[in-house]
Amino acid sequence: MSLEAENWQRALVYGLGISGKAAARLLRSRGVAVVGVDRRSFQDLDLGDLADDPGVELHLGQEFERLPIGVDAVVISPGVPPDQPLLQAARRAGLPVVAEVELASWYLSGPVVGITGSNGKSTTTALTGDLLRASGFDVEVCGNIGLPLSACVEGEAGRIFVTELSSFQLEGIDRFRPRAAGLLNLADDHLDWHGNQDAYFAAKKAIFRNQTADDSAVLNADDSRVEALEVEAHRRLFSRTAPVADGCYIEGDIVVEVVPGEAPRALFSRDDLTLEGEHNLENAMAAALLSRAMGADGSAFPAALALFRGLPHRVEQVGERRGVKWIDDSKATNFAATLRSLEGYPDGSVHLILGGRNKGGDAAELSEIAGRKVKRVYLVGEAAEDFGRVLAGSVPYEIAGDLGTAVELAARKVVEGDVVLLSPACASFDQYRDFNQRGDHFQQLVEGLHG
Ligand code: UMA
Ligand code: ADP
Repeated sequence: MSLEAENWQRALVYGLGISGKAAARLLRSRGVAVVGVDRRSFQDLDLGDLADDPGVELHLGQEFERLPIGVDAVVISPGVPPDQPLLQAARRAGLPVVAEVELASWYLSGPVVGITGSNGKSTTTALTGDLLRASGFDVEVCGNIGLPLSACVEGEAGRIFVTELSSFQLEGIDRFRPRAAGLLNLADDHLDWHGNQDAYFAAKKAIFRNQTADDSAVLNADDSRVEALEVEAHRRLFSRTAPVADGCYIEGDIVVEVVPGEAPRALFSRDDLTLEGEHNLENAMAAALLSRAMGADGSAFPAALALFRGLPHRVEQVGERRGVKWIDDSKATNFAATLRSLEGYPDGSVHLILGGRNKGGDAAELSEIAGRKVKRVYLVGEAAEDFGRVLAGSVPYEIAGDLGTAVELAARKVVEGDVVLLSPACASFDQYRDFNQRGDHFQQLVEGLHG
């Protein structure tokens, strides 16, 4: 069976969230009939035009194990586990099973910049979009950040598709080939999904798999597992800690770019960045190298970085009262991200709201830094009891159960100079639709306190 969707008569789209719906619409626009499958009911899915399309057959309300007859291929949404029986049946039948981003990539009229890593993807994706736009390019910022690549296919030719890629998406690629690809870092995440660290890292590295020497690979030289990667593409490194031979690094406060055989040149200054934290300097360096790889000359970078205010729910200050800061870092969904956030605060100042659905991380990773930075932990969600057992002895904690109670408890304990930080190191799906809803709820609770 060919992987060209042009040869498909009928494709099954598994999962009708935003990616599945966008993929279904793309297939329909190319004349392919769609079989849409989702465990959610019709009432729970907002299918819009797809609901009335005679070319769309729906199988909803349960997890289907049998492959419908007459299907040529399967397109999977990122949130559908690859071992679902239906997908196994499709592979056994020899059908192509591809990610939504793979399908979309076959129809794009411009190059892709792909960005992955355990943390910093969305920030770097948004920054890259801004740097390229400020440099005069027409840009679409898409992918895991919230706009499916399939939804961007229609439109003007000549756009650059700056695409955030999760490990879930990269697991299902085949020929997907970014012109420039960045891997920011590797830390334990999604172990509940991938089973082990090797499988998770392998999915991340797939971003470079189809690149050739004409493409660019941007790698974090300060992350030994990333730096050790061998790639076919032109390898460009960024480092906060030491000079690199090809890429960028810091000299004093200046981010300097080096190209072998050329004189070093200043790209931007640390002071141009309004975002705090060393991790954001890494994100900015990665964004700069990716933009340079696409032809930006760099002259617009300082002004564009100075305008970037950061994305919501990433170390976002959402209240300050009586000398106490309230910070929403709902997007910190693994321990590496929470560690980075804690580093930014004075010792002994943080009231940390932690917990949710653990993705296989080990709370012991927090013991040392929490012992230094944290006054008290308020545990919420499914992981609360487990985390309590691990943190016992290193930091005072209480089981709050939910965010409302955690905010109430913290509000009673804080004194001037303290910080209340929601940085849960967990997914939100046990109590919320997603990290956005969790962060919004936190913001409402904080407003309620201060109202
Ligand atoms: N479904 C099934 N069976 C399953 C699993 C899911 O039928 O076994 C159905 C669900 O009922 C639902 C649909 O599949 O209707 C959900 O699809 P999805 O989870 O792929 O969600 P989308 O709405 O398509 O959103 C996805 C990404 N979601 C996930 O990867 C879980 C979004 O990233 C992304 O923004 C969007 O595509 C656009 O590309 C979210 C995310 O949490 C923010 N990503 C993870 C992360 O950042 O850590 C990877
Ligand atoms: P992602 O899309 O990979 O989840 P985000 O840009 O949304 O990353 O940032 C999520 C959280 O991860 C931030 O609030 C911050 O705590 C942490 N973070 C951001 N960038 C980095 C980085 N380069 N290294 C480590 N942690 C980071």
